[in-house]
Amino acid sequence: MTQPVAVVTGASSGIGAATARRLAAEGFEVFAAARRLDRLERLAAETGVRPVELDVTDDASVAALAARLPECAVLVNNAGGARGLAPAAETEIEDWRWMYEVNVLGSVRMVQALLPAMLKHGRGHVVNITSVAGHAVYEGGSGYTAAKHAQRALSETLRLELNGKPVRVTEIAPGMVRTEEFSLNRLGGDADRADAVYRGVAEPLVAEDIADCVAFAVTRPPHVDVDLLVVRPLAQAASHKVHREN
Ligand code: 8X3
Repeated sequence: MTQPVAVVTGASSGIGAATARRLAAEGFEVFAAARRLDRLERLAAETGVRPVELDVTDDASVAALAARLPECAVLVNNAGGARGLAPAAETEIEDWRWMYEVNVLGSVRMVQALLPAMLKHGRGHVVNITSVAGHAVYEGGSGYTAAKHAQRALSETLRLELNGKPVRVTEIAPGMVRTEEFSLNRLGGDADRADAVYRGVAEPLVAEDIADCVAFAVTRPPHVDVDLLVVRPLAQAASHKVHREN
């Protein structure tokens, strides 16, 4: 029996890498896609996933991946990220543009490219990794919360438009997840500020916690659509309300 195909974007680290690893363990043939092929090759050697160089902001790159996949069962739109924590009035327009390109337009491009392969498979599942930032705004988060709200709007619109077709749409909205790169990228590589995001938090989520949610959603029976999972660490009651121990 051939294995169902799952595509995971942003698979070179963090939630994407953990999801690729987990879906391979669940029996999917996983195409682990990202820009950094060297990292993907290491993941592939460990887990048997197929490494694919992909830039979700580039039409040709996305089309090249789609051309390799006549059928696809699951698409996990995980590629994304945040840039900056400045007040809106002081943000860089370029940061807004980058966040919109990767989080939002990257997801749209992937859906457009892979939907035919999902329909060919006879069943499909789009899993969008958004954020609690797609559900509430917070100071310093303007460009990121705007992009994540848009990615959330895409998830909800798709579910309406695909009604009647055998394609599920799940949004997973993580809160504070401690990964190697998320805060470091957001803060321009400032390791001290990145560490401070998690300082005193007993147990932030880890990438595997979100991979677990993806695995749950995609392994439900086909008639069950998990619309939305909002997942935070116990210490985070809201984006701005985090219990920290000294
Ligand atoms: C990451 C969670 O709280 O930094 O998507 O917006 S948060």
